[in-house]
Amino acid sequence: MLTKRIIPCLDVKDGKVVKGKNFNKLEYAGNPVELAAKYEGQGADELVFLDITASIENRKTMTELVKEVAKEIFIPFTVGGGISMVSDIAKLLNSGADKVSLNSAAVNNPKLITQAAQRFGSQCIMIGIDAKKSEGKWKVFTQGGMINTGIDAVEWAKKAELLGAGEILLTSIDRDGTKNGYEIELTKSISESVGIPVIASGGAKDPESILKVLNEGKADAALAASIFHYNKYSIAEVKKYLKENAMAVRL
Ligand code: 0VR
Repeated sequence: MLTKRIIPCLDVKDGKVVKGKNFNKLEYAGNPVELAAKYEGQGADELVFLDITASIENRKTMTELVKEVAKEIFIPFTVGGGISMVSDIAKLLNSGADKVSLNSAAVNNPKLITQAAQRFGSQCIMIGIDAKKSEGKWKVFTQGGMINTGIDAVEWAKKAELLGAGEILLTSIDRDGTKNGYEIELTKSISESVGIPVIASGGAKDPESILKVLNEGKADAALAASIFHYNKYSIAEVKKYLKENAMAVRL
């Protein structure tokens, strides 16, 4: 079995790490480079930086942040948030990011996935899918959870893979920041529908909830923000628990 990855997520607004609940009520959670170094030291396998600032001019701030992180951090890291053009991707990868996450722009312009995969390789093109239950079905939301596209989340994941995506970052908006556990049923149905890695995101509560989404949810990796930013658990504690429960992790 491939080792499962533990991936802290740093939601960045105007250059600072924030944390919210259901994509709202954002609170300051720390300095991005300091937190990144803390997580690398605790044994994080990868990091995700998500620029959740609404403004376009924030691209420059994120590029500067990527250069700073690339100097200090040696585990792979992904950058997402507002990326809409191949030139954005080139700038971020050339600044030191290992992967980018495309979300709203990929939904609005699916051929961007193929263009990006052909130019940079599928391995660095992650597709972020923010899903929310609507009339009993999982629907894809864009623009930071504001727009219900009406697209079925499982169907979109399958289409994204066909278009060239290398990985899926699946976030349950309902679970985001709640520490109520991951959305197992949704994660499982997407993991069973695609042949590319699926990162579960949204709702991490404790090591047991992470074991559950890796086992029952069949996720290849677990992303978490709240439990790490607020020092509820260290990554080392999570990995120790996973290893004690027969989960293959990199210690
Ligand atoms: P936890 O539930 O705290 O582990 O959160 C994991 C994950 O859902 C969040 O780090 C992140 O994906 C939330 N995303 C967005 C956002 C948060 C605020 C505003 C927008 C977005 O567009 O993804």
